[in-house]
Formats: sequence, structure tokens, C-alpha cells
Amino acid sequence: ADEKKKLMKEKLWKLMCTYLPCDVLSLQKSIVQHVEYTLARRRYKKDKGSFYQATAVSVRDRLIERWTDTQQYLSSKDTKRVYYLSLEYLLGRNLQNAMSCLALRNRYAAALEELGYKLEELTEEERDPGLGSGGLGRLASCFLDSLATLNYAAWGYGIRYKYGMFEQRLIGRAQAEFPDFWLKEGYPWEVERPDVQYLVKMYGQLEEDGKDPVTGRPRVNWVGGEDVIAEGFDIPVPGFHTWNTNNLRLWTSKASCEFNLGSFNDGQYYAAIGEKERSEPLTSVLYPCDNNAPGKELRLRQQYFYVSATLQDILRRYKKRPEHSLLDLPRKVAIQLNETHPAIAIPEFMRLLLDEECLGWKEAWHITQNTFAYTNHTVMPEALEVWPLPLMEQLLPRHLTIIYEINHHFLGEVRARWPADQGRVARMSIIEESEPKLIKMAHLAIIGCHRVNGVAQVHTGLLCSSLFPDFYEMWPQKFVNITNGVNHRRWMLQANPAMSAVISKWLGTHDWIHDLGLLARLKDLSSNPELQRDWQEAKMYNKRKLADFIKRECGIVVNAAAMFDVHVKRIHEYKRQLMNILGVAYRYLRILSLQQEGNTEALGQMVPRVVIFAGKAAPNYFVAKDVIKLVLAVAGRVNNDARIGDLLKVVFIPNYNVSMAELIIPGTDVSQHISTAGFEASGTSNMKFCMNGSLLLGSRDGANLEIEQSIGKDNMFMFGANTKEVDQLRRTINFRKPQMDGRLRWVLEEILSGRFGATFHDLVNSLQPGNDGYMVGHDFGSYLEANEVVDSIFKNPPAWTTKCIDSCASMSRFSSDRCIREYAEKIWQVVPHQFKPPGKVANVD
Ligand code: GL4
Repeated sequence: ADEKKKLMKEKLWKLMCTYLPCDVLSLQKSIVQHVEYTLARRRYKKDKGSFYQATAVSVRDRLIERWTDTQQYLSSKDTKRVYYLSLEYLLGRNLQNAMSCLALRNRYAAALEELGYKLEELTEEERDPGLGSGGLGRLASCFLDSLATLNYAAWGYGIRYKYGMFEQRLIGRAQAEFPDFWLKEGYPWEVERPDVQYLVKMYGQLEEDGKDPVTGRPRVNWVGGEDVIAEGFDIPVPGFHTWNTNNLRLWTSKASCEFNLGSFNDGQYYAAIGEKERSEPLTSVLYPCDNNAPGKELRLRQQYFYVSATLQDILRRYKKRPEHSLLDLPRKVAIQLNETHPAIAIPEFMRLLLDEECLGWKEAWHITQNTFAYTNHTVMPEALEVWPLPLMEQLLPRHLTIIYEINHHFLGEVRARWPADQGRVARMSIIEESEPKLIKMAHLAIIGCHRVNGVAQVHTGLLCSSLFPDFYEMWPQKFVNITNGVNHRRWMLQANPAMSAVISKWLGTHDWIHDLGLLARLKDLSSNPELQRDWQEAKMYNKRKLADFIKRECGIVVNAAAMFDVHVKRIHEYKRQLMNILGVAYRYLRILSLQQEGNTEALGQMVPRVVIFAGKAAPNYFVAKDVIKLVLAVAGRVNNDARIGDLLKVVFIPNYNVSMAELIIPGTDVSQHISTAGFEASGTSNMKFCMNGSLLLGSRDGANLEIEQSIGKDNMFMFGANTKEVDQLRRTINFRKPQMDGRLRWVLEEILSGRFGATFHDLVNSLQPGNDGYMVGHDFGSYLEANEVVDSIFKNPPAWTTKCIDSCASMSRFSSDRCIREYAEKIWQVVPHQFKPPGKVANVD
């Protein structure tokens, strides 16, 4: 019997350790099998949608092999792991990325071609999972990609929202929101883990329960309340040309009635089913606010639900090894908080260590502080999360007592160091003594973490000098800067194959894909007319693609020879889309007045422009929605005015998302990053545009400043007040009422006169001296002048192209690879661990 068992085991092992074949015929078989058996489409109509799904599952099969190998290897090595906690991920489409990571893109393309499908077309079938609202979520996804590529043992944790970021449509020249049910056709990249479930408790009361016999601390029991189940869904995260494959685990909420069978026996059948109704909506919807805290109870419940499941999962994994002692946890676990959204993790981790693991306060606090780190991504006051204390007390009574205790110990330290400085104590407290009292999550995060980082130099400077100066004074070594970066493999190689081919041709190698520093060699060649011709051809190809898309999506015909001037990002007052559209209106009025004057010379000098906007406004952010209305109104007037012709076109592309960005960015000549200085923490699309050979028109804000340092002043169109000046101007806004720029006054008068349809009183009023907190009026003149410089250089294609190539060639610093290495070194203290695959892996792409 033993022999039989052994043979069975060997057989099983052999079968399980056989890797799937990757030759063209095998790929075809696997795709067709998935169409027939996974999707159950045998003998039914087979279409693009099912071939996309089947191809995705076929790729996923191959990812899963690597993923299990990697996870097993990392466990056997007992490596330190990084856990990235983010409430948002903007993954973008997976198919192309996964195929190029596996180096199987060409083979899949060939396999599909013979079956009558074009890979490019199937790619279009994939729907973006909109599990994030803007730059912060996209950054998290770039980080996951780089972590895997650089062979760091890292997992992402997040929420599997049922409805992602809303779908934006333009109805009656205004934004309308529709639910984004991204899972409608299923999501082939995920693996449900019914075996990975945790109970998460909310509400209830505290009961005193004597003293802990070991620690002597008063013991409290958290009783009653509601339980919700968190169930994990895993998405493999492949590294580029490495076997290592990491994991993104997303939680979904389920009713806990399966756990509460008792209530059925009590005749509570309907009550138990009712609980199901209550639990499931928990992870239904993503709050679509960027740089703004929704302050809703449901949001706090989502945050806690997700954090609790995540920490239970991390602890379970850590404790699986009997030799692991909790005191050593920071040597094996690093947890990064992406903004304060998951900051409730600090008291939750304390609770788990104190109440479930029975550690003493000192040990628990030491472990917590050394495990967690916090990234701040915004200085916007409305985005700094605070929770009313009564809400916290009701939802998480145990956590509130822990927060009190953290605050008590912390303020003790402050008092010891600055005796009799009551003002400082009040400023630094986690609790704001307002009515109602508020819990400041940023303070909790700073106190509970060993590192706090900003995301660009100027932003980190502001954290230390303006936002958290008391904390900086107390713990200067806690604060570090790590300037953001983006995944150049997605944003150059995948999004812009035409330009990538030119780069590889002129460098004579593809190695830049691994080491972006190699791009610098292009600088010596940037004025070479042949390289310039290749470069311009690639740009023109991308612009034509974008023009086709604009025609399809918006019904507007644009001339690909015109300058494509692009402003795409969330709509926010501080991002100043308003300044852009006012500049456009000015250009329009000026063209008409030159025509009236008969000034043909000046008209002949004008550069035809297509001004392209895209971005979503939060559904309840009415000023931002008004800005969209104004853009559409100006577009309606300009595009339908026969006198203007090709000199000016205005386009608003609806429903901006990651895959659309991949199309727009490569087709851009000049892109706008014109936030009021001091408000955009970093910006990341500025980096993507620059990597794609577009020039930046930018304000002195965020990462614009560092990009300028890297690419050189001459390659960037900078304008407007800097952070210091803005700070001064805002301080004096109520009594210093400067004269308005004449050109701005003209535009506003025309708007008020109804020239563009509606009169937009509120927007116009927001720009009057004294109201203009985002300094549109102050910067308008220098903005128009910078635009003139843009025009004058665009008229000289060799000069323009040299700048584009030089800028692109200087962007290596802005790869998320560099950024992740800095996190690894400055914060997480981790090193790469690469799994060496069995046998030789053919690099077939
Ligand atoms: C943001 C910042 O607004 C943005 O400047 C930054 O690039 C991004 C990633 O660090 O984080 N903060 C919030 S909140 N949303 C963002 O996009």
C-alpha cells in the first residue's frame, strides 16, 4: 500500500510540475480549449469577446505557474515581504502587459492570426478595471509592476469594488455619470479564493474583563456588533522578463450568515438573510473623489473592513512558520500605507497584537512603528482625512480606546520635550478638540510609522515646513522624499511601439527597456536629421491614430498636422483646466479680431492647434462640472465657426481612463500641467508625456520642477508664480486686489455677454480679485506668453524635435524602477530575490 501511495504521489508531482508548452500550436490549442470548455462556447458562435476571454485565461494559466513557483520560492527563502496597502489601483488593461512580461507577445499574435484574430483587436475587448480615481491609484499599479520586475517579494492589497470609477458621458454639453459595472463579462485575470476568508467585526460594545494575568493590563472585550466576511480575489502581477510573479489580493465583502448558523436555529432566518443585504454593499462602490475625502461612514467601514482582512492575512502568513516570533516581525514584514486611506491599520494592528496575540503595549507599539510607513500624496486641506470621534466610537469602539492610548503616550513625549508648550500639544494631538471632536488620520499615521514620505522634492518640503512642521521638528529623520515614477514599459513600450522602435533602432539595442539610463545616448544624436525624420514619422503615426479616435468618439475632424495640445487629468480647480479654456477662448477672440482688422500677416503666423481635454469631475463637485460645461460650450462655438477653420479646434474626450491615456499620450505635441504652485503633490502624467516625446507647458509645481532640472530649462515651457509667491498671494488675497490682466477681462466680458451660450456667472465670479484662490488671474498673462513661445518653436520642426528627443532621453530618473529601489532602500530595507526558472526560458519576443 505504501508503494502504491508513493507512486501516486510521484505521478501527481510529475503532472503538477510540468509546465505548459508555449509553442504556437499549443497556444492555439489552449485558446480554443478555453473557448470551448471554460466559456462553454463549443458549437456556439465564437466572437472577438470570447476569443479575448479565452486568450486571457490561456495567458493567466502561464502566469499562475510562475506565480506559484515564486510564492513557494519566497516562502522557502523566508524573505522579508513588502505589503502595499492602497484603496485604489488603476491597473489598465492586462493582456498586452502580461504577454510582454512573459515574452510571448509575438507568439500569441501569430497564434491568433492563424485563427483569424488580430491581437490588437482583441486587446480592445478588455475593459479597464476602474478601481481607482486618479494619479494615486495609477501610481500604485506602476509600483506593483516595478516591484515584480525588480524581483521584490511584494503583495498589493486592495478592494474589489463591484462598481469602479463611474462612466462619464457627455449629455447636453455636461457630464453625466453612469455606473461602471466592470465585472459584467467577468474578469479573466482574477482567481477567487473561497478558502481565504476572514471575519471582520464592526459596531458593538466594550466590556471590561478584569486584568490580563500576563501583562497586568486591564482587559476589554469587544462584544456584539456585526460580522462581515472578507473573501480574497487574487490577480497575478507579472514582472517583465523575469519568472517572478507577485500578487494583488483584492477583498470583497460577503454576508457572514454562513458563520452565524445559530441565528437560523433561533428562528432568525429572515434576519440572517437581511444581514446578507447589509454586508454585500460594503465593497460595492469606489468613492470617486481625488484629492478630497468623502467623509462618509460607508467609506470608513470600507477602509476598516479591508485593513482588518489584510492584516489578519499578513499575520496568518507570518505565523505559519513556528520559528517566527512576533517581536521579529519588522524584520520580515514592511507595510506601506498609500495615503491615510488605510491608516486605521495602525490601531487595528495594535488591537490584533494586544487583544488577539496578548502582547504588552510596549512590544506591540515597537512592532507596529517599525513595520509601518506612510506616504503622503496631497497637501489639499479637503483631502486630509478626519473622522468624527462619535462615528469612530460607534463603529470601532475598541480602536478608539487604542487611539486614545497612542495619543496619551505620544503627547507625554511632546510634553516631556517641550514642557509648558500647550499650543504645541494641541496642534500635534491626534484629536482635534472641535465640535464634534475629530480624529486626524495623518497625525495617527505619522505617529504610528517609522517613515513618512512625500512624492516630489517640493512636496516633501511643504510637508516639513507647512503641513507637519511640529512633527518634522520632533522627528526630522522620519521624513524622506521619494519622487514618484512611472512604469516606462507600459507607458513607452506598450503605449508607443512606434517611438520605441525608433529608440531601439538608434540605440542599436532593446536594453533601454531594462535600463532607462541608456536613453541618454540619444542626446548626442538628437539633431541628426535622419533620427528626426524617424521620430517625426512615429509622432505623426500616433497623432493620426488619435485623430481617428477623436473622430469616432466625438465626431470632430481634426488635422493631424496641427499642434496637439493636451490637458488630461481629473478636473479640479487647482489643476486649472479653467485657465486653459480661458486661454483658448482668448485665442479664438484674437483670431476673429485679427480677421476683422485684416491683419493677414499676424494670422499667417498663427499655429493651428487642437486643444484636447479629458478627465472626470467628482459627481458632487459642481465647480469642476461647470468647467466641463465651459469647455464644451467654447468647443461648440469654436468648432462650428467657419471663420476659424483649422486654426483652432477644441475637443473634450469623454470617459478618460488608463487605456485611453495610452492612446492620447503618444499622440501629443505639448501637454499641460498647470496646477497652482504648491497644490499638485507630484503629478505623474507629466512624466509619461515627456517620455513620449511631448513638451511640457507647466507651472512651477510638483515634479514639473524636477523634470525641468533633468531635461533642462530650455526644453520646458514654465510660467507663473512659484510656491512661495503663491503662499504670499494667498495670504494677502483679501486686501490686495490687483488689476486684472486686460486679456482676461476681455475673455470674461465675452463669456458674460453670452458669446459662448450660457454666461457662467459663478465661474467668472470665482476669478474676480479677492476670490481667485488658485491664482488664475495672477498667472494668466505669463501663461499666454508661454503659449506664444510654444507656438514659435513649433513652427521650427527641427528645433522642436531636438527638444522632444533631448527631453525623452533625460527621463530615466522618472521610471518607477528608480522609485521602487529608493523605497526598498530608504524605507523597507529589502533586497531582490529572483526565482531561477527550471531549464532555459526562451526569450521569444
Ligand atoms: C495625488 C496627487 O494629487 C498627485 O499629484 C500625485 O502625483 C499622486 C501620486 O503621488 O497623488 N494625491 C491624490 S489624493 N491623488 C493624486 O493623484
